[in-house]
Parts: sequence; structure tokens; C-alpha cells
Amino acid sequence: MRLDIVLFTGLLAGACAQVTPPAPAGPVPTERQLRWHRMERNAFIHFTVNTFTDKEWGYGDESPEVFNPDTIDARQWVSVLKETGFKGVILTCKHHDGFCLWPTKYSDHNISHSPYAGGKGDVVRAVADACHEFGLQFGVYLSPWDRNRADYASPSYIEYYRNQLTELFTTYGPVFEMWFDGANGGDGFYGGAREKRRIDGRTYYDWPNTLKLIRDIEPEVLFFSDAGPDLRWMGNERGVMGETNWCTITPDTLYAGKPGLNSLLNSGAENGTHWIPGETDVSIRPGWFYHASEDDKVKNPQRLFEIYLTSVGRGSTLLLNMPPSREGVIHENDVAALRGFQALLDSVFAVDLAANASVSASNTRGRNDSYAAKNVIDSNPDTYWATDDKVLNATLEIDLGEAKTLNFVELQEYIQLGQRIKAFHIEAWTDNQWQEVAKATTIGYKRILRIAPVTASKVRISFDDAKACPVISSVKLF
Ligand code: FUL
Repeated sequence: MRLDIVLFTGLLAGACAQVTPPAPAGPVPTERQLRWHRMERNAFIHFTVNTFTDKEWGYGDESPEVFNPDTIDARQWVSVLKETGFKGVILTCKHHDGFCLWPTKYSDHNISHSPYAGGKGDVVRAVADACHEFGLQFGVYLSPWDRNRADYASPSYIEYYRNQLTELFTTYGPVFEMWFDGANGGDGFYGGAREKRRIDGRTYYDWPNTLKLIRDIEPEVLFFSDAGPDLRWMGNERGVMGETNWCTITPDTLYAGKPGLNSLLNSGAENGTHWIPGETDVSIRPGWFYHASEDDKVKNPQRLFEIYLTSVGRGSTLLLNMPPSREGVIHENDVAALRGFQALLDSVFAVDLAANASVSASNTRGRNDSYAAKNVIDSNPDTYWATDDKVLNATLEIDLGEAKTLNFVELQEYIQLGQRIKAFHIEAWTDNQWQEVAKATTIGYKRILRIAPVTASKVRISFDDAKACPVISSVKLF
């Protein structure tokens, strides 16, 4: 071949390589939200005076004397979590009762006035250090509602709360997530007043200025609250994210008392103006704090696996609460449940049957290899299959080469370009015909669908409706 023809063909190929990627469809995650999606499983740690008084909500009049474990083994907590696949830990540094697990200089109602470690203990330090040692990220829960403080509901409490946040973030950071609890129950000790206090949740805490203060100290922190701004509550504490789960929602529509608020939080809003994904917080036990009476009520591995499917499997991140016992450790029943859960995940998701398949699509963006169907099985989260802009209906066909038994289908959208898929269905080639095995709505960061076991040599995924052309980064079959 003449050199000029070679060059010309090369130029053509080069031109083809420049098909423009799809434009983002709607809001997209920030870098730190994307990192959070990829964490998938984090743990909540509820531990305070309640652990010793056997309560869920302390009234605020608990003497620090009741906080009296012989030892607190935060390394055990975090090492078990590391071993079982968790990526981050959020600690209740102060729950509604107001007792502080670190020696704060802003209140005497703290661990240094307890008998534990002769008043030299610091649980926040111990957990932050253990996270550092085992490579997990550390997060903070600091209850806005404080049933101990005499000045709760007056302006000076806000200054107190901000001082504590500053103290925590400057002493124990980096902090990956800050969890703001929306609970404001009313009655409490309040320095001896023992009364009911109401605050106006919209104005009292002056959130914008509080968040700015923290963001200035810790630019990468993610703020969780019922309504974000970075992560939203998902509307229940059962671990069940909506089958339809949009990571987008319009913040203005989220206010306390709104009819249907919890179901809106549970599903998000297709045309929401902001990327505020839902986090699934649920406890491994009936309560958030440890109670010996619940030692035989720890969720078993199968139950935890179901919760995994309804949280991570629905595009959410799981925040599983593991409450340490009065002995200062995660109880052996909870440890066994976690290990069983991890073993189940390891066995169910051991072999991706699509890994060596051949994949084709009804449409490929610009007929260009950069957007080819095979990108969905290359294990690279940065590549994806996409269609031409106008093509909202398209199919992906995965040829396994031989019949294999399937139980789960896992899909991921390339959410850096927004969440797009509104409806899809899956068929399996079995008995020489296509048989529908699943039908669903959204995908988002990740969607895992359990199907009735089927033996098939091919799988076809039909994207039936989308906000914009499908952009799929991964498909796995188990
Ligand atoms: C709720 C609190 O009232 C519970 O005690 C617990 O901390 C849970 C995670 O959030 O609103």
C-alpha cells in the first residue's frame, strides 16, 4: 500500500476516534460523592451512656459515672469492619443525651469526667486512630439536639455546637462524612429545667453558616442530613431503598412535615435539580445502641445479604450500625453475622459469568470503538458503552458461548454523565427462545437484580426508556 493511502486511512481512523462523548444529562456527582458511591459499605457506631443505661435515647441527666467499661477496644471494632469489607466508620461522638465521647473543652459532660481510663479516655481519638491504622475513613455524628445543655434552643447553644464541630474537625480529621441527625424530640433535662423545648428546624441551627464553617476546615467532607446537601436520608430505617431510586432530588421540596416526604426521599426525583444520593442507615440489631436483651436478635447473614440487595443493589450506600457492648467490643454474635454476610457476598459474587463473554449492541455511539459494547465487561469503571444521542431504546446482548446458570444481574451506569435509565428489562436465551427474567426502572451507580435461577447461553438487556442516551459502564452476571 502506498504511504499516502496509509496516512489517509490513519487520519480517517483518527477522525472516528473523536466522536464526542454524551453530554451530561441533568446533575452529576461531585468527585467526593463519586468516591462515596464507590465505598458501598460503611459502618455506623452507636456508643455512649445509653450503652450502660440500656436506653435508646438518654434524657440528658445521666451522670458521667455511668460510662464505666473496663476496656474499649476500638481496634477490634475497626479490624472486624475492615475484614468484612467496610470502607468507612461514622461514630456517635455525641448523641441526643449530650454526653461527649472526647474530652471536649466546651462542656464538662464528657468522658474525662467518667471513671473510664481514670478520666484519660478518648473514644473519638481511639476510633480515628484505628481507622487510620486499618485504612478506613473516619466520619462524625454530632447530634444537633442536645438534651443535656441548659441553653439548648437559645442562640448560645449554636455557638457551643459550632465550637464542638471545630474542635472535632481540627483535632480528629480528616473526616469523610458528617452526619446530621434530624431528630428533635422535645423534652429533656436541659440543665435541670426538665421541660419540653421546641425549635424551628428551618431557622434555629442556621445550617448554611455551620456548614460553611466546617467546609472551610475540611473541604472534602460530605454532609448527610434528611435533605443533604451532599447525601440524603432515604426515608426509613429498615434498609430498603426504593426500587426506583434517583440520585437526584430538588432540595426545595424537602421540608419537615411535607406530606409524602419519606417516600420522596426513598425514591428521589427523576427531574431533581441536585445530585443528592440516598444513604441507607440500618442497625444490625433492633436498636441503635447495644442491649444485652437483643443479643439473640442480631440480623443473620441472609438478612444482611437481603439488605445489601435493597441498598447497594439499588444504587445506595449502606451504613450498617454495629453497636459496641458494655465490654467495649463488638459482640461475638454481631461479629459472626458480619463474617457470614461477607462469606455470602464472596460466594454469590465469586465468578462473573460475563467476564469472558462477547457483547454486542443494537447501536454504538458514532459506530466508534471508544463507546463499544465490550466496554461493559472490561472491569474498567472509566469506560462505557453509549448510544447515539437520539437512541433511547437499545439492547445489549451478552453471548456466554455456552449455557450457564444465572441468579443475579449487576449493572452500572457511568454516573459521571448523570443518571439516565428509566426502564429496562432482561431476557435470557433458554429453550431456544428469549424469556423475560427481570424488569426494573432505575440503575444509577449500581443495580443488582435477583432472578429466578435460569440456565441460558445468552442474555439480552433492553433499555426501554431513558432521560438521555444510555451510558453503561458495567454488566456482570452471577
Ligand atoms: C435517629 C436517632 O434518633 C436514633 O437514635 C439514631 O441515632 C438514628 C441513626 O437516627 O434519628
